[in-house]
Amino acid sequence: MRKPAWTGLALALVMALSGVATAQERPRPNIVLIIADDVAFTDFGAYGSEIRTPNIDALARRGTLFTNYHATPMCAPSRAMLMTGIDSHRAGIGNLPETTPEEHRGSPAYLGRLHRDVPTIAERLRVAGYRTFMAGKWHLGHTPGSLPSARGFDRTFILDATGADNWEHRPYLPYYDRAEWFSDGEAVDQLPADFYSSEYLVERMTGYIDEASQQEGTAPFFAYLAFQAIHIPVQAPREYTMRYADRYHAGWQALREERHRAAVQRGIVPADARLGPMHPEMRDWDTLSAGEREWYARAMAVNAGMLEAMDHYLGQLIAHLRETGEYENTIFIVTSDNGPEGALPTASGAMRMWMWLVGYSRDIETLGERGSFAFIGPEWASASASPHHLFKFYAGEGGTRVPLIVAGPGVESGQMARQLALISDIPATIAAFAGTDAEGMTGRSLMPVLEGGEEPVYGPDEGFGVETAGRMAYFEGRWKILRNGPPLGDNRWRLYDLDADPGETTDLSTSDPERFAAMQAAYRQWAEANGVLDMPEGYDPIATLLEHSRAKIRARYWWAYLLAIAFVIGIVAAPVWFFVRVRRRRRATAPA
Ligand SMILES: [Ca+2]
Repeated sequence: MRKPAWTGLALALVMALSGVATAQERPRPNIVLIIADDVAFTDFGAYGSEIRTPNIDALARRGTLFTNYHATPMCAPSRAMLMTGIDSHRAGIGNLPETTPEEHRGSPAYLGRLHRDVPTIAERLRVAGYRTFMAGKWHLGHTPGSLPSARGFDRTFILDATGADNWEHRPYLPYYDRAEWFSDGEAVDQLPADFYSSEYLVERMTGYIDEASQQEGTAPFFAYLAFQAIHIPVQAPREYTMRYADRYHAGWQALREERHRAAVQRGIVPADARLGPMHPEMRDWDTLSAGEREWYARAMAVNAGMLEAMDHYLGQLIAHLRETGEYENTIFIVTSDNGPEGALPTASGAMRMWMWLVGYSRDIETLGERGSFAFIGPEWASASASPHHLFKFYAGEGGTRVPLIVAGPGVESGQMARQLALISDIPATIAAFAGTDAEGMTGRSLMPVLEGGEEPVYGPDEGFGVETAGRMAYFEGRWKILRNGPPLGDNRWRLYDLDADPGETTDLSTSDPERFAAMQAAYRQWAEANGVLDMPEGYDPIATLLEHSRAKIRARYWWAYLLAIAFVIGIVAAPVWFFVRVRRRRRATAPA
């Protein structure tokens, strides 16, 4: 039977009125998405760190802190998922462009830029009427069509590289000819003389927000703030570094244990979970010379200072939003793209030579200041990732389990969420806050969790994979299989129970062979569906990056190589020439 027309009309009227009522109750929120670079699981105070991050900790108290949230172990793939809500390979960023082997270049999963037909969260929000801004590291393509200015952001000041110097307009690796900064899609000639990355990025973002609110009135904004902190080169204003100058002399093993205790005390990790040992190749603090211990303690102080400075400048943005009345209606999302950086740049002779040629200092007195290049190395990275195994570039929990804090209107206060979650869930969550569509995303909205729900985001049988540069993992409920490549991995799959053993100390692959086999099969299926390619034999991403870098150094500093060769020839030739001359003179003066 056909319903009378007025029923439909009345229904539409009721729906429209209720829509108005909801909108009046809660206007669409602003969204500030903050990503810190290479920040480890226990690096923020709220997760048990000794590093002071009062502004981030305040967001954690006001909102929800996740204890079982994962990214990929590498920057660009994680950021691709964060921008699109789908797997990194399907977005076109299966690996870093810098570490992609020749064999993979040009294949759809390894474009090195986001696929044009995959919408970014900024594009979706812009369609929904949001004003969209970005300041910081993009790393998802730098052709004109793949910069954020062409991918949904109204205003942008961005870096398209793995990183750059924090004090000056210069690259931090010989891989790059220059630091690729862009302002609204145009290459930046020179950064301001008083540039410091965290301070400047917040300043730009504040400017965008203010400018738009003056011009356009009431539309909400989406602000993507992607700090360089605490990626290498680790650099911080001296006053921040010196606050930690005496903090790290007990060494990395002590810090790893201290962070574990603090995380247990806060209820972030289960009290009965075992703290695993560091990788056997990690150096023992006590075997370092006194000078080396001083240097590493200071490097870690710079790292801490860099993070505290980032939190300080973020605090300025938050204070500004309070002053302008935006704070109460703003959702803050704070996260990291992967675990802590364990690279030792000075292990490579070519890197040491390049640092010397471009004048990067590693003097302890000025470490982390302008013109200085610091890094924490694999052992401090292991301590920062406590209580987890390994760090950035590895599929262990140390490389993939990172902090996530969400706060703002509608989010449960002071809550700890233990549900398994993935970085591609963030765009789906943002879409839910904004009331816009998440069609095509594989990530799931975390909204039910943020509202205090106890249901899992992914059911016990709803597994998902993570892969980048041949480091792979598959998660299914409480179970995880993983496989790591060289130099610290052996390309063997292992199985862990993350609920009982988040530190991945006990491999269950032989005691639970059926699950082990089923999860490997599930991984293969996932990998095939997402266009994941096998890595070439013997592939090592860091070695690949260094090889690409060495080629650039040879091309740019060929004269240095010539000088070095000439020098060596000189050392060998001079004594020979001298010897020959002396002999000739003796013969000439010898009596006939
Ligand atoms: Ca990173």
